[in-house]
Amino acid sequence: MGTPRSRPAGGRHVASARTSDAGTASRRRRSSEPIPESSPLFTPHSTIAEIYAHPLGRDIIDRILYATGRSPLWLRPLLSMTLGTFGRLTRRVTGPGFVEALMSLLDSVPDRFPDDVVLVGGAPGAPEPAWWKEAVFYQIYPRSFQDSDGDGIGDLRGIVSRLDYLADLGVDCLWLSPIFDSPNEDMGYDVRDYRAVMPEMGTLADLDELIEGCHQRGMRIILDLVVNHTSVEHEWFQRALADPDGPYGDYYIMRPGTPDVPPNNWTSFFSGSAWRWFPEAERWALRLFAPGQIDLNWDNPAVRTEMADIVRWWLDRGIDGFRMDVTNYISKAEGLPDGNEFIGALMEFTGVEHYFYGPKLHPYLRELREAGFTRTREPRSTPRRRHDDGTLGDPLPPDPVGVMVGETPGIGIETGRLLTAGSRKEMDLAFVFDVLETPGKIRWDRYRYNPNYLKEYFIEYSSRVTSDDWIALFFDNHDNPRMLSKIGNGAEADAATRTAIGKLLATIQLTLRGSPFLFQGQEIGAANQAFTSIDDLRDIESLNRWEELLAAGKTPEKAWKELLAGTRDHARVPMRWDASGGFTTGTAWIEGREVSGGFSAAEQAIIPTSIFHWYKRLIALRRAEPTLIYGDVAFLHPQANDYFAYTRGGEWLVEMNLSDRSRRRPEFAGELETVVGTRDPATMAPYEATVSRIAG
Ligand code: TEU
Repeated sequence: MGTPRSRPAGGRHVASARTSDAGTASRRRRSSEPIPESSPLFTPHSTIAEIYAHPLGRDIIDRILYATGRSPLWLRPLLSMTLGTFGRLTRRVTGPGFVEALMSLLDSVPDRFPDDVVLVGGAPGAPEPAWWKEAVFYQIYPRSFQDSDGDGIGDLRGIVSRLDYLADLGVDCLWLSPIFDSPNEDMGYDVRDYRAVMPEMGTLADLDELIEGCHQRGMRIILDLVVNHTSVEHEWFQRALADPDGPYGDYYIMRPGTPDVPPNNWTSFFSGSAWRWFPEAERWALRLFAPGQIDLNWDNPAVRTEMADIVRWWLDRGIDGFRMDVTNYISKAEGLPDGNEFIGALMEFTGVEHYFYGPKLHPYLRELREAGFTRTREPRSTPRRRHDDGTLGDPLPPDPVGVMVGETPGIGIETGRLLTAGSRKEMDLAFVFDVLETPGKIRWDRYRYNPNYLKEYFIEYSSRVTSDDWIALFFDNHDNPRMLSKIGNGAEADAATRTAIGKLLATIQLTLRGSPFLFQGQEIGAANQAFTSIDDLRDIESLNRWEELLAAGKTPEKAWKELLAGTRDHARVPMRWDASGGFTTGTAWIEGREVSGGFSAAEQAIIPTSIFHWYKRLIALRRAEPTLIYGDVAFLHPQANDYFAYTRGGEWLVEMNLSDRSRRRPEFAGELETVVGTRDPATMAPYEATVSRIAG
């Protein structure tokens, strides 16, 4: 993957984008005089339709519909209702303060698209080319990828030893989950030193070798930057504890008080209160995650400067950008008000409305892009140019800006666009997580994921973006069970079914318009693990949830069923390099519970019809055919159940059967040359996928 290609032909965008300008909503208010600074954007007289025209308003309402498993059609009769009426009618359910919470949240972020970004009727022209739009990203969970020294923990030298495997697969950019020095309460997401490598994973010299090894193979490499919090053992926090009224005390969100009354009712993602009491400082400290993960105070310019300096230090060392952890949580609401109980129950975490899309998120991200990600010095190395046929050329000139990938839990399509639209100069990509479960479900629910939701989701998403936007396409990561198993729901125990679902997911991810993010093991059909007890698990989130469920009176059987459905450890078991494992010569820090043969890298490599070769072929095809990257998407038979099909730039036809049964294939008027898969003109096999060139 080299510098972005010249603007490809075509690229007419099919977006039927809508206006989403908060200004429009405010102009709909009862008066036409200019909006005084203090006056709210919305009042109880505002209608639901006006809220829905606001980017954040739309995402909040869509999220509520998604969380409650309701279709957007449910909204139609409510659109002309005023907020005041809605509040009165729903008060018994939402309780006091819901409408007020909604209005103040919308008011805190009256952000909108700048006038020069065309939103209505699709944007003219093709998307701006960029290497990260063309790249296939590959997320490595280093702890479980390859161990090189037999201590049972994956490490950097292990990754170096697998670079040829990754280059052969054809991926363009590696993303490493955290490797910085950490006590590992949350597997590296609790950073103790942002400029040191955790000893169990190696040294800075090993990392330099890995960066060089990537660049020599024409690949880029990004790291995982935990921007929202540090470890309690970080030097900054230790100084804050020693002198809470000193400069470092303001690096964190600390409040005086008494040990029995936390500053507000926010709850942690890892069970319990979001506050931790430090008697030695007589202070509460906010910790949205583990007790050892202390939230940074991004309202402090010194913290923002520290983070920008860390980014710059790594870019100079040759890193090509960062995936930033819970990026959207960095700006908290003024005064840290209590969370609304109804919203907290709906979103599973009390207080989330006060930080998931905070009042200064946009300016902080723009500042970080400018002060950190925009290069001012030559990096130690750059990736070699990768030609469309996969051969390598000379080193590329440095990318002017390191890629900014935001992990943004709770962000929807509209707020995601506000965070990543090219003209806004904030982030480049953001993960919108509403694809990971079907509406009304959460990660801990045991259910079969109906892949028709994938069709619905991507048709909706594609209809909402313009050529100024770009979608991050992902199904798996280190925080979620495997999508293959969610769809298989046990049927993946059959190797043919597992292979078909694996190929189906690969086809969607590698032929829709957006940047594919593969998670280690997807390319070999990795599935959920047959864990048998809590002793098999290692993740703090699961261990805390186990205790919380038992304390709440759930039987061990019921609690275990919930954990087995949602534990992040399904994705964190060691990569399977061969039939006997091949991850370590020692005892792995966590044991996989693979139950079927044929799905290790070595076994997949020698099966021509394997998932691995399917990924490899699609990745190569995507690189060789710019239309599969930038071409517009036109969906066929959007209403047909189980049949998911679209063309790309009018030149390619992608067809999939989303069901576990054979089905009739709809007619396609045109000559086809099937390039990936086998296409019977009349019938589609269960979970079948094909990619065909439209010959005429
Ligand atoms: O995860 C943040 C996030 O998305 C959480 O919702 C996460 O999914 C968790 O399961 C709570 O539900 C990021 C990292 O990806 C995750 O591994 C870390 O544990 C977390 O932040 C804290 O750093």
